[in-house]
Amino acid sequence: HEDERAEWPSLRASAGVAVEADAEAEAEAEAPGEVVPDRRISDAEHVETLPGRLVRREGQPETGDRSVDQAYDGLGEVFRLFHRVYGRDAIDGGGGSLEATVHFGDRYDNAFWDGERMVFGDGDGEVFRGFTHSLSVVGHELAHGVTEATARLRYRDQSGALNEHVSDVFGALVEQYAMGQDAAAASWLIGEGVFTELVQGRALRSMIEPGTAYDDDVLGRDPQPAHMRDYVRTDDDSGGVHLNSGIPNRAFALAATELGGFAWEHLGRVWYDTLTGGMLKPNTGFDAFVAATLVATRHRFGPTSSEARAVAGGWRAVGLDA
Ligand code: ASN
Ligand code: ZN
Repeated sequence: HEDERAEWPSLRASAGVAVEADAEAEAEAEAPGEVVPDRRISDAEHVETLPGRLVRREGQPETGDRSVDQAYDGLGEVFRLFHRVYGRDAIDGGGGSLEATVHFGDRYDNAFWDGERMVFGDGDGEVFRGFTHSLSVVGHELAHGVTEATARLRYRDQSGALNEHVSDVFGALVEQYAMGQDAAAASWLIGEGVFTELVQGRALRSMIEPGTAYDDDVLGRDPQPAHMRDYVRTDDDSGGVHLNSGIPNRAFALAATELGGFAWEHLGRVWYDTLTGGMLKPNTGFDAFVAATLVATRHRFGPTSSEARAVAGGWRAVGLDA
């Protein structure tokens, strides 16, 4: 898995691996016959107008603008996960373009999928750094596009929390894939690297221990529940989509760490099958999603497989029947 790792130098460096210029130059060269993405990165130049000015297209060299180049590299890594591991060619499955806009707005403190493109703010510099710093955030936003192109989970209440969950799953998996990291060794953090050093926090969310990602004077405490007994009923946040996603997130991370090995190969495959297998509807809630994952796991790995046991165990641990 050396090539993929070399292509994400910031992560490789943060994992304590020396970054060698030679290895990187080598990794830039594509294998013959390799399907390449069609990335288009635009610059909103600090206003909230989309798409902004196109600044880097597929195959063009680094621009020297860190956000542009991080978005380009990050999209490449997410593309490779979906293509090499799950056989999906881009967001639409038909080799369509991967479009992103960086430098959106003035010190804008978020990243989002707008239905057509991924959009990244620079952060205010006090709480947030730029959102392209985190490969899990880039993966999260691209996965919103995949969900929209496949299961179309409606972005509110339980189906919305599942939409968020699916994005966190592929956000975490693309980091593990890029680093060649075993599930048991993974951080399961989403948005590591987006906070400045002023913030008392590790990341935006923790999949394995929801509710523990940060505890800060300004931001407050990470509000995510980790179990159905703490399910949040609210009209805010589209019905708590970024809150209640903690519950399925924990189920997934528990099942994956229980299994060990490369999570993108086993449970990632099952979740991809679930997302694309026609079992989900736009208004699917937690119970139906649990059932769909169990069907997908049994179908892929067999009814008595360790995978089937781990997935059922993960759901039960968060208070869902499996
Ligand atoms: N970062 C958030 C997300 O992608 C933005 C939002 O609330 N739509 O889920
Ligand atoms: Zn999201």
